[in-house]
Amino acid sequence: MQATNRQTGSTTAAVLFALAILILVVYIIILFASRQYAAPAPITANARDIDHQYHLTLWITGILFVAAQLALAFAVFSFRDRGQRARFFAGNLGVEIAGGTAAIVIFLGLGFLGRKAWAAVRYTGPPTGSVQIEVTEMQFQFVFRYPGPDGRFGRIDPALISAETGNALGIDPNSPDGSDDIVTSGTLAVPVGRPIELLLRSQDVIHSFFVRELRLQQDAVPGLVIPIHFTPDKVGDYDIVCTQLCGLGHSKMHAVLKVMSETDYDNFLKQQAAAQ
Ligand SMILES: [Cu+2]
Repeated sequence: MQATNRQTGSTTAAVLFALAILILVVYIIILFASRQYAAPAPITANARDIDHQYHLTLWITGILFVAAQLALAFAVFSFRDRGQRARFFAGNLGVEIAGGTAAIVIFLGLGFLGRKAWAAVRYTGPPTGSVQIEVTEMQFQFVFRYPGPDGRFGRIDPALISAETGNALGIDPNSPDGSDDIVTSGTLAVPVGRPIELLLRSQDVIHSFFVRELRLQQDAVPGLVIPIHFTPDKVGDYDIVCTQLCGLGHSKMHAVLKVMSETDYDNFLKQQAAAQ
């Protein structure tokens, strides 16, 4: 048995394996280049920064991936068993240190570069004059509250939450700021070109607020009010989904972000106020 191996070597296996690696690499390149799973176009400056960072990371890691796979295919083929005696390599400390250092520099460098786009919405408050809207998530819907003409949200009391009376948020009817609050569900209307600050809340379990075009995803946690902000610059309808597996109805938890002109926004608020 050993004598047969000595004669034929591992050429067939080495060629097939190297070929399989090449096919895999070409397939993955085509998959990414065809952009058939590309994200929808971003609608904020911050989302474009995040895309820029994402593409930079993808290019660098993609080039490294292709180079590493091609090196593997080359090694498998060129160091195949030709019947020669195996040789032992002790390794090369210099190469290992250089490789390790390069990996650390690339990882930390990309993390440092990406920090700016990520922190811009999380560690910096919204610009003054932002439109404040409260987003309350619950099994399994999104409820939005606008502060109304006075610009202030009315008091909320969990004891007043009642599906029968339609008071889904538990707004205190005696609270002076609450009488003009506008509550909608299913549609989050915002004016285009203005900074929007959302105050995320949850009534039951951990939910999440995610809009692909904003490149913004944030959990809503019971007991916390978590602010996020963005400035949309393109009119249109965009899906809002919950990205935390929050229960049986999770897959149906959905709303629409409607970015509209200032006039349409004012009309929307008037209509909703009349319907309250
Ligand atoms: Cu949810």
